Amino acid sequence: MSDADGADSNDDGSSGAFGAAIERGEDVPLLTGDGQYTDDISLPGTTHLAIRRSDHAHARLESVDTSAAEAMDGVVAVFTGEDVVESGVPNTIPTAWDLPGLVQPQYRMLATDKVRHEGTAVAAVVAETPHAAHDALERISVEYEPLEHVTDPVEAVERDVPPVHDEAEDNVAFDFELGDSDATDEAFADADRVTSVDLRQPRIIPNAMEPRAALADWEETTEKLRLWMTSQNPHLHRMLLSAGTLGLPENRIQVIAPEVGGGFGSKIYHYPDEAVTAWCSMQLGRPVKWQATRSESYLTDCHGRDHVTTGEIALDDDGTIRGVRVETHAGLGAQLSQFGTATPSYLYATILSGQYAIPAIHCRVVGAFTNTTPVDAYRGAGRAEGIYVIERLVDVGARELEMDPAELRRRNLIQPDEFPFETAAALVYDSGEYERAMDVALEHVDYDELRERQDELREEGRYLGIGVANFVESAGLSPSGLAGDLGAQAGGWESSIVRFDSTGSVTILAGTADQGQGHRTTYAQIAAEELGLSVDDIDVVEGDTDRIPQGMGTYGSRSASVGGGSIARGAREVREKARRIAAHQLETPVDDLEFEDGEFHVTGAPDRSLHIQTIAHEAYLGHDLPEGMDPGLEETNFYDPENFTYPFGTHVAVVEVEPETGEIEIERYVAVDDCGEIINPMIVEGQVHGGIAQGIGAALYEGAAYDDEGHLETRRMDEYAVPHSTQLPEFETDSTVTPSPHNPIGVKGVGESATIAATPTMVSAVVDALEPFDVDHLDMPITPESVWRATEGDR
Ligand code: PCD
Repeated sequence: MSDADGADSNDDGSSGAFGAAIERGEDVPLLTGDGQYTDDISLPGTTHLAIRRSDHAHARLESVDTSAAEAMDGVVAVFTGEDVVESGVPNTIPTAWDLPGLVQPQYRMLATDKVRHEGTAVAAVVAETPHAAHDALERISVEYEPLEHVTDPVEAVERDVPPVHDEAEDNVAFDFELGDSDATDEAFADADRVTSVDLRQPRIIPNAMEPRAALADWEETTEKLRLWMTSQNPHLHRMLLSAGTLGLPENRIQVIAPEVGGGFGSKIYHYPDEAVTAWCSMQLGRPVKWQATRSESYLTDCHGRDHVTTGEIALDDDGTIRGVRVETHAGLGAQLSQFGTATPSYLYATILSGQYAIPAIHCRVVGAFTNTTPVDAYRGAGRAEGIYVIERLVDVGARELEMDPAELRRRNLIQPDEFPFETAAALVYDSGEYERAMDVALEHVDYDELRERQDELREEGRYLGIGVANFVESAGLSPSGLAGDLGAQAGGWESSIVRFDSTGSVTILAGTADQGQGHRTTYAQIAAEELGLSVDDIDVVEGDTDRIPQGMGTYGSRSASVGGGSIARGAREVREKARRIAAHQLETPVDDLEFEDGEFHVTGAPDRSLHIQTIAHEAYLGHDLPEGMDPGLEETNFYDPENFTYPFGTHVAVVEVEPETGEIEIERYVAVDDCGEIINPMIVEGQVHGGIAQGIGAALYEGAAYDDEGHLETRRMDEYAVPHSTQLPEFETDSTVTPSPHNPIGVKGVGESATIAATPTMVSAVVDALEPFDVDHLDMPITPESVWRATEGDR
């Protein structure tokens, strides 16, 4: 990727901002301790909330006795689920995505009838100090009548167990289908060969650096709630909290997401805990703060994935893919989270065509309630699971045909002149040059030579594995109308304000909400480019619903394309207003003005010019504006894209596997990503690095485990294996650029790409290494033990 040497490419810093590897302006305050996270904020008289959670996976709640806890020193109040019910608030945690036939059971802030997973919130203690609150938790006595539990999505549906919710007797929340099943059956009947793979994608736990937190301040006199929280989408949280949970109009709620230390999908969800924090403050008229402990995060942050799948692929002998059929049981956990319904359905089934022209696809997904932590988005959400299935299928297909897996991929790629390409899984891909990215990746590793080396090493009893995966991703869900047709309870647009002030500096108010991605830098780059300014002239504000009127937030790799698209459109409108003012004051027709480096000048007369910052001053003076023009220089923009953007790429991993010990050594990791026009190559490279680490984590190390009692076994950092930097190789990254034709700045998302790609790449590499042992597939995480077991008979 281009060198990350810091500064603007132009001396005056006035243009060329878009595309430059500018250092992240936000890093200095963040790294020197000036960043303000939710827990850093304190208000006079703040009380502290701790939440009593069930240690049963599934049990009837018999009684909750809070009297001993209430009597403790420093305890202000103890609340149960009944108290919340009695307060008369709507008390529901709504899902943001409806599906046909969806069972939507009651979901309350604090449990009243049953606990449905370990960690269910049962009671809330508010005390003068965090310690007093946590101490008091133990003095609450809760009586349970334990029920049989189920943690596996297939068992939940097929075994005779007491249902998680009475409303869904068979634990089926939805039974979703996509694609043409008749056409797919025909393709399978006609094809030369059919092969299949059974696979599991285990639950993974997000592990954001900052555990969730909230600080609520209910002001009785104004009846206004201020809520600071670790949110990826403050406006969405405001919306979901208002009517469904607390019964307040939106204008009585201010949600502020200050610095947020990582989200990875886990801070989209409108959890009960933050809502309880707000409700407690409303009861007490005092500020209430809740800060999750790390173990609480493992137990209650939404988990990701949890799929049990059978995939089938129909192929002709020449390698043509004729059809794909997939059946998945998706574990939803004990409750419907925000996007827990959309993720395994629309975000998953629609991407099963991958980069390939597959004429027939059919997918069925059974969404199952289980006695586990609710599942929601985790980096790559839905698309990661889908690409994993198609890439594993292509690999097993290649084995079946005895064809090189890269070759089989190449033969089925959608060609550049076929875009926009409508897949058999209902998406219209915007643009792509798949073969180009694939070539770049294969050249990096010298693929043919590598295959020869693999053969030679095998003779010596050494097992080199080469994994190749292609991915495409639907990023930035839109347009809103389509999202609505599919069941979304929110739009796919984004909104921003581009505002000059009278001194010529610019503030961008954006409806997205950064958790580390670097929006303050990249958004400034977009506006600087459009307005001919330096990034230093531009401030970016996110994460406060009172300062930024509307927004949808940051998830689904949407901020650069949808948020950035909105900023570019707003900046262009501002520029055009400035142009009209310039034309008026320079007494020249608008069309005679050229715009360069922030300056409007009359064509052929460069000395007759006005700088946009001077015009800003004029716009606020209002003394000399064109007839009928309102003063001021700012625009509010709503941008509702006509389609998703479709980033893509090819990743290659080279591993050596030692069957005797099961050890997997990653020799090389090459990532070629295409995210359209690149705003900041250094930030994009960082996104790719982080994404690869998480993808490799899922492939080799991570996985939530429940014991026989339905207790989470992986509930601490030393029990849940995220990869350490020493376990990862130096990543080699490169990019191709295929602009999105419909995005105002040609960009596509990148935040989730590498996670989507890295998981199938790694699994492919390890399985490839074990080809001599006839291993066609291994489930994640591929641990030394699983390698050792898979090769046992043949060693
Ligand atoms: N970019 C550029 N260029 C391009 C694209 C992009 O430059 N072409 C850049 C931007 O601007 C930013 C970044 O890069 O800064 C990213 O982007 P995007 O793709 O648009 O995305 P966003 O929206 O911003 O974000 C989101 C993502 C997600 S989704 C996730 S998971 C993850 C990622 O992001 N998370 C995170 N990454 C990250 N990082 C960090 N640091 N942290 C975090 O947390 Mo989900 O749905 O939620 O599951």
